[in-house]
Amino acid sequence: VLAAADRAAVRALWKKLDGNVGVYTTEALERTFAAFPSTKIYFLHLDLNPGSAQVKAHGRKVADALTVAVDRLDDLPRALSALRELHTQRLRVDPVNFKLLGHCLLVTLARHYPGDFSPGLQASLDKFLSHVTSALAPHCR
Ligand code: ZNH
Repeated sequence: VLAAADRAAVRALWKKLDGNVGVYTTEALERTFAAFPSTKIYFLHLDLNPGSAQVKAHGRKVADALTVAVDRLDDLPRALSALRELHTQRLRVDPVNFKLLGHCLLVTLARHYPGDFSPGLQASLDKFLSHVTSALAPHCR
């Protein structure tokens, strides 16, 4: 479980992001596709060009799932169990990709909130994202 200080830091950041979680998650996806093109193989049925409405729609869904995770930090595995099934059984996403997306999300948030990105916040967000990843892809590191 995430330590109290980490939870507080992540919750405070989420409050600050307010309605923009979808915007930043979409930016993080675009960064992921640009920097790590191998991640695109899962999305060949979507239009992946920058500014794509489909990527934006997907970004919103991923953002909503992250917000659910922030709201249910005590209960992540259960909160994300349907998504775990989707990603492991149906989509068969190689877990390495979660790290790449998580990395790009950190970069995106650091770019938009440079003043908030203390070493402590970076560490808290990193831990939060690894908890989300282990809830979604439990059979891997
Ligand atoms: Zn994922 C989908 C979340 C990661 C791939 N996703 C999805 C969704 C969600 C999510 C919410 C929707 C579902 C429905 O619709 O129902 N993801 C998520 C999260 C994360 C993720 C939260 C982390 C953080 N994914 C991921 C990765 C990958 C993926 C890393 C690879 C690379 N997903 C995916 C796909 C899909 C999804 C492929 C499907 C899409 C479509 O639309 O088709």
